[in-house]
Amino acid sequence: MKPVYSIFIEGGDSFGYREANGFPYYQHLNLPLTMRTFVRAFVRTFAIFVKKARRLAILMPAAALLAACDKNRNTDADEIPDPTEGLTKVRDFQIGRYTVSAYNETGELRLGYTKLYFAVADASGKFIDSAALSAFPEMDMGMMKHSTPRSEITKVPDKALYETYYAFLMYSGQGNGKWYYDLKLTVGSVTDSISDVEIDVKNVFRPDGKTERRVIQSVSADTSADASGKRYVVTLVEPVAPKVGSNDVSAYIHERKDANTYIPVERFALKLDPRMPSMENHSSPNNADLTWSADEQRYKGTVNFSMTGYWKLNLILQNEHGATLYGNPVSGEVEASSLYFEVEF
Ligand SMILES: [Cu+2]
Repeated sequence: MKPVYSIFIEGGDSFGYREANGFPYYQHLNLPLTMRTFVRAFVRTFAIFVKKARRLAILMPAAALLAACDKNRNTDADEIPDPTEGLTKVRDFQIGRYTVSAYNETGELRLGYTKLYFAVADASGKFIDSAALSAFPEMDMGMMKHSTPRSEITKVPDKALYETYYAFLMYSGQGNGKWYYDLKLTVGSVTDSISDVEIDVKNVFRPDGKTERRVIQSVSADTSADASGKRYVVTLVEPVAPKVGSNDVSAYIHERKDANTYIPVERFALKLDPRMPSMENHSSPNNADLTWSADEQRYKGTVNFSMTGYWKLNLILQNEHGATLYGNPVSGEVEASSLYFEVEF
């Protein structure tokens, strides 16, 4: 209804206005107007108009402000950009009204080192950047259960993204085992969780797609004085995309405390001797042993691949005093260390 500011005349002498839908409207003129009546009515109507206009003047900036706030809120939501750009989805987990999506570079969980990112979104698809996540992977092998070396799930700075890594000791189906996952999500003061969700950990192969590639090794320290009986897991991280020439090579070392507890070990070392078994087991120049990098919280070195093909990265695990815990030098009849990883490209 169109607002009409006009005069309602009643009984010839009295006048006023009525409101319909909050606005005054003209009803009827049932008496002839005297000049005096007309002037009074005009003045009163003008006063009402001014009052209305004032209220509108106050309301309009308020409405504009509200609209601006609303806009800001939308902008804030837009300002949390999709944190998963460039990553491939592994799978979703539904926890309460939130969807926790796992991502990484390959879209797969794999034997050995597997990096994993999580994005948390509410039912409207808005990313949550203030969540807390914790997880527990467990392999059920019938006769026994075990977890695997892993990190806490931590926030990626400046992104609505959370990260962790796993060093999967076995793949799904190995030893008839299956991997299960517990995941706990806290948003604000509310914590919810899921448990025993089966996850698929894939085996890792050489380029023929059939021959397994060694990327993780569980070892018991040789019966040397201080480490006898201790068990370690050594996990290859890099090179991810090996090339001819100098490559970063990196690895994790965890000490196995029990089937579920693996503690990262610092200050150890991995002596490196890369070899090409198919070519008289030749090595290459300019390699560097893997030593502890506090910056990257893992062991870093350099491997020089002088040509493409199948390489064995022979390693010797040494403690902080340089004592050998596992592995042996390559020489003469001894073509490999008992600790090695495989790279082929
Ligand atoms: Cu297992």
